[in-house]
Amino acid sequence: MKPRIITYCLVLYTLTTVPVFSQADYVPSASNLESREWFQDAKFGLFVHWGVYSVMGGGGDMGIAEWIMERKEIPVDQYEKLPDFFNPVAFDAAEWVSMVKEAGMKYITITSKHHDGFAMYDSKISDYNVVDRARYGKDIIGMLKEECDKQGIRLFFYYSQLDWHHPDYYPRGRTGNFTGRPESGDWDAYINYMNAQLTELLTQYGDVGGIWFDGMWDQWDAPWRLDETYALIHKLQPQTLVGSNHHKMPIPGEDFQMFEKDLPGQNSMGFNQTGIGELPLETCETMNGSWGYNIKDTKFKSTEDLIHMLVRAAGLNSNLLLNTGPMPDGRIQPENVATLKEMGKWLKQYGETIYGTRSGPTGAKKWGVSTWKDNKIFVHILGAEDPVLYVPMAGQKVAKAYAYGSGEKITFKKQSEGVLLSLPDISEDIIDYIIVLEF
Ligand code: FHN
Repeated sequence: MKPRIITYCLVLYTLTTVPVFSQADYVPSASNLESREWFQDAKFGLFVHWGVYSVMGGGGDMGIAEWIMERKEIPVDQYEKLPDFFNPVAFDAAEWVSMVKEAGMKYITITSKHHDGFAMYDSKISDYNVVDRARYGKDIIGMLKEECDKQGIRLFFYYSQLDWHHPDYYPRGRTGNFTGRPESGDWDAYINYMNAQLTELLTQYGDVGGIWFDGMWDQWDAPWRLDETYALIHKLQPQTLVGSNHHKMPIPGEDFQMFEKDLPGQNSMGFNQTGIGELPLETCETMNGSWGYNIKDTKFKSTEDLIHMLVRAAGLNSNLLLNTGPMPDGRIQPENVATLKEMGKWLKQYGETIYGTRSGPTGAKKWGVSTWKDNKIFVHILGAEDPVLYVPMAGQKVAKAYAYGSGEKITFKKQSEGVLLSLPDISEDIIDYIIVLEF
């Protein structure tokens, strides 16, 4: 039997033998709970939006990259020419993963298939993938996973439920209506296809950190058969974390909650009109304004702003998944490499106040946030306006207070429920002035 047929049979077998438990009864396995703890300790990951769209570099428009097919109304038969131009000869998985490590990141979440429907891995269920159709012809995800395993970085797969290419993604939702696809299709066949691809991703590459869904927002009321998909993932890899960027409260069967371009509790983008649930949290953000590669988008955020975002995320119990859109030749944009290096340098010095912490007692304030680990509270002052700062201590007695790194003593006054800290003069150049409260 040919490998494609064997895989097809395997996938079919798996799909027909997964009992469809309602995910309302989902009880995470011990390994899943461990992954959640690991995830919350990890704090910092790299988001990678990479696909054949990178070849177009956004087509000369700001705000367009991985959405070029939709925004420029490119029909499927024309878009299908792109893979032949996709030849990232400078892609070096070892270099990427080393960069991630040097940045102090603990995991990578990469687009295994974005809305354009093109699989960046060796899919057997469809030849619309990087091995069969791209000039490059190699399994990018496979190469990256091998290197992640070597260097101890966990790999998560972004997977778009929305699909602008598959003919059975029908009825269509808000997008994908300029693709020239027939006005008919078998929705259930599409969900079977998606589950088959997820089965491939979860059986071809060893342990997977998580599945990062996106695209349900394209049509809320579609019969997504989530119970089945989530049960399938939990059966194939119980430790894998499931999350979905549906911009709503978590749905049963999910293991973490995500926020896009906003910290939990904020909603500057209009996406996050939801509350904060009980699950581990993650916030994703771009380093410029684009997810995929946009040649015109040079509005790179400063290292200081990104460190502040990471610290503020930690203070809200959230991870930061910071995005890069690799260039079509396979290299990471040099501006991103430089910033990540600087963030890594900062984390080398101050990582103890971030990794493995949980949010501290202050909540998020204009001046900053606090994190907490064991018998220490780390007060992160990101921009103080007031020389005196109050930290509620909920019954804990502060034994000493000092500046992280220099050890300089900080004067504090006990209050009935907390302490008042007298801040020294803080130089404007300090990205984050950290006071340690030991109790
Ligand atoms: O449409 C996508 C977009 O391209 C990108 O992948 C982001 C990442 O959070 N999510 C979607 C928009 O919500």
